[in-house]
Amino acid sequence: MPLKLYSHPLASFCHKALIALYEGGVAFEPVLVDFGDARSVAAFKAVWPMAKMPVLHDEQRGRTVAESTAVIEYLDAFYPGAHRLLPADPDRAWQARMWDRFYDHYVHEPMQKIVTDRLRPQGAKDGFGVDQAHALIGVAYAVADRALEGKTWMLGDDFTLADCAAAPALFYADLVAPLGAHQHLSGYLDRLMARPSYARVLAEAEPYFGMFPMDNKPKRVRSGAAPA
Ligand SMILES: N[C@@H](CCC(=O)N[C@@H](CS)C(=O)NCC(=O)O)C(=O)O
Repeated sequence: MPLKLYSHPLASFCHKALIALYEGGVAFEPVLVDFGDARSVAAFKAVWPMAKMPVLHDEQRGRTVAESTAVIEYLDAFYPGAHRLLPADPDRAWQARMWDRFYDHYVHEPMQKIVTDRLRPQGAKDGFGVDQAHALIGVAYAVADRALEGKTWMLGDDFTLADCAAAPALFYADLVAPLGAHQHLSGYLDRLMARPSYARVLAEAEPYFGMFPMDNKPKRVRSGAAPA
């Protein structure tokens, strides 16, 4: 199999790449990266010294692609599915990229900040940084909620890169910073979780959900694909 994805089923940024692979029906070999295992980490660092997943390795083309957005752009260019995740129309392509960046920077990364702070030992916590992360997520929820009014997906009818980014960002953020009264965003998360590509990713992540330090049980349980 030419494609390998260095990843972990629970890892939120890996979900972005997995959604794209499943959307396109692209065959690949998952290589499990276990950050609790020094040998696994060393092997991963040999592939990508930054040691951030996902990383895609394409044996056939001799390419190693890091960063979830670049992985999706690469798959879309060289292993496209029936419909493109990057719209051909440049005026829609920049919008897909803009919302991808939006979800990564203003929902996904602050969510990671909140989660990783919970895993820090007492005395090493960063309450100020966590408060900033909550504030940023709050503004992002309001912006996305407005943008989604009357839409199925971020750009309208077509599922794109933007939705690959939004799905794990919103799924995990909702567990530590509930979506609350943002009805358009809440309905959007329901649709993302019901989408077969993401439902499959969540089902594969489910055995690991106990490792995630969440406040709340997920409200949006779909066909058992959420933490108990
Ligand atoms: N900007 C990167 C972020 C990747 C990232 O943060 N991955 C996490 C897993 S969700 C990771 O590898 N964390 C390991 C670590 O920080 O040690 C991307 O889009 O791929």
